[in-house]
Amino acid sequence: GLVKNGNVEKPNKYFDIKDKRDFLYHFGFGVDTLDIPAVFGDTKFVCTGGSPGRFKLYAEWFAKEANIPCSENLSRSDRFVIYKTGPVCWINHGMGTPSLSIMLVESFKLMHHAGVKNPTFIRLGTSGGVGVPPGTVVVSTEAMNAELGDTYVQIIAGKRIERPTQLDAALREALCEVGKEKSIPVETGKTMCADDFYEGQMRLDGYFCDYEEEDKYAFLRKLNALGVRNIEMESTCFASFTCRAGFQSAIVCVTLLNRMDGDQVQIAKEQYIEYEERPFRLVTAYIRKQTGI
Ligand code: DUR
Repeated sequence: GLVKNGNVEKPNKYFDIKDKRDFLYHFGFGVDTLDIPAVFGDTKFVCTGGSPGRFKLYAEWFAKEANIPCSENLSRSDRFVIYKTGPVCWINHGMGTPSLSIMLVESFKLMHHAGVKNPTFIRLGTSGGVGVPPGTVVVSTEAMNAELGDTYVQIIAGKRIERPTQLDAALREALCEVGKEKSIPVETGKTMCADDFYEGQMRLDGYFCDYEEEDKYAFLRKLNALGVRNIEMESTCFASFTCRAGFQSAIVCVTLLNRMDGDQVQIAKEQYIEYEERPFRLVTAYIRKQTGI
């Protein structure tokens, strides 16, 4: 079934009865073991992305820049890390939509328990560029699934459920403005969400490959003509979940390579760090403008 309208959904009807003792399994703490409103109650932004190391670094950079303290890792599980710097939470989500979906559900519950009303969620990620130079920061207009549709497909009780993947236009435009001010190369366009890194992205450097080089280029050209500027593995789920919860959200991914030129991600460490810094610089300049910190 296709869920056509993007109406905000109320939290789970079983939630209020059961949340008295709710435990956030993949964060390793719960209502009984942490004073969640005291620790997370002032959250305004949740910044997320794949790697735990990068998110520790982002939190430390932000604390230093804003001259505020950085928390210790607040997660009590080794699945995800959680850092807090004033009104900004930094939580990694691992790779792919299954991992991301677990992290998002638990962070939505976290915000609910903390009494935070309208958090903004921003994904700061890495991606493969489709016809854009490496280092370009793509602020997504829409997320496209692996079948090239504009929905997030969930299989629930053996049935396909498709939900819209809208993203906030005002937030996207504000982020692009900041990009201009900071001279960061920013593009807007669709983001394709693949279900794996190799065959699902038509790479020629996987272990398996039963298509030809020309099929890869034909596919990438087709994506480019459809308005796709980058490929990653989380955008449909991220857009759909935040939209369903009614939270403003954006996806800001740097491209590590142009897939028209190759498949291997093989860039020098200093270059990689500089690329990783771009989504951070863009998003944190926006956050500091909004919060005045
Ligand atoms: N990613 C891709 N494709 C790329 C580069 C980055 O999917 O070409 C993203 C998504 C995933 C992780 O989380 O980074 C895989 O390296």
